[in-house]
Amino acid sequence: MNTGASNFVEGVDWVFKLLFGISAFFLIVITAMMIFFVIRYNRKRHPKAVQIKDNMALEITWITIPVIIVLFLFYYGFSAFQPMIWVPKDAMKVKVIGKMWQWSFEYPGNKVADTLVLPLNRPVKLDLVSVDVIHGFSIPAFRVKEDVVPGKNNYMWFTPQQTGNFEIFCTAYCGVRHSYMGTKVRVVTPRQYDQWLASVKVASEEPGGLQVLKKNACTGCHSLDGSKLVSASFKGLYGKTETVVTNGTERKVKVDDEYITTSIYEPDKDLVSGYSKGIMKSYKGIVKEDEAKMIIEYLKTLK
Ligand code: HEC
Ligand SMILES: [Cu+2]
Repeated sequence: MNTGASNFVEGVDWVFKLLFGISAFFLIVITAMMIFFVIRYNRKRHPKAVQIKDNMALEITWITIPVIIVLFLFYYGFSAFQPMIWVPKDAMKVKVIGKMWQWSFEYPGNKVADTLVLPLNRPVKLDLVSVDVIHGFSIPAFRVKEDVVPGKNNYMWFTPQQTGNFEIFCTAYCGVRHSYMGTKVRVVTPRQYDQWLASVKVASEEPGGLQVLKKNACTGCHSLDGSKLVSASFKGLYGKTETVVTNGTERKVKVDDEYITTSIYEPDKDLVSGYSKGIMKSYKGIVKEDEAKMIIEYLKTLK
């Protein structure tokens, strides 16, 4: 059986080593020849340069050898790539949604999670969709990477072969918070996977306000549990007294419906003290008024 964190590690690493080996070989040969020529054909030793023209043997050699090398690399490169596009029929499906600036993972039965959890040794097909700009989905430990393009249905598949946590990165620069698009894939035993899946809430069972927050990736910057992400947590926000800067003057406001509505539509108007403008964009035209109300109702419950 293959070793490595996924079934593609061996094939990809072999092609990489081959390419690296060939490059290293030529680096050494070319450098050695250069040094040799500099000494051998130095002007003191070889005062008069000779023009070499129409040397058939030489021309055939420098055409044939590179062509053979390139075909050889193509063969190995293609044979490592080909299995990546042929998805096994029994592969389990997970939908990966990329948005600025968060990944979410939709499992069958409308269950949504923000880390990717997968069972060991079971082929999985990831359908890659983007709701805004081009993102890139990459799991370096698995040697897989694919663009996530709005309006296009890209996919990838692999079989995880080791339990543990592996990094997921966005590899297409997608805006100011691009670097926050990191998350993890957690590979567990099939039993742990079943237990985990049973514990994931079905999206439609969650409070409406929470669905709105997740849909708009607010939770990428504001946590729900008191931990600090890019900005303050939503926990305990409603009703507290906040220090904000309005038109350059600091003032104290009570967090109520109106303040939250202003924060969503004109985030730079009442700027929370200590933050600079422009980190949070305005959600005018994105979060509808009734959705803003749902958010407010939900924030009230986060004591
Ligand atoms: C890119 C990160 C980011 C995203 C995404 C984001 N925010 Fe913010 N938010 C901030 C920052 C930074 C502040 C503090 C500066 C300010 O007031 O604009 C803030 C402030 C707020 C405040 C005031 C908080 C306080 O402590 O008084 C509210 C309410 C809020 N955001 C709601 C939302 C909602 C709702 C969404 C999604 C529709 C959202 N934010 C998306 C970064 C973000
Ligand atoms: Cu991205």
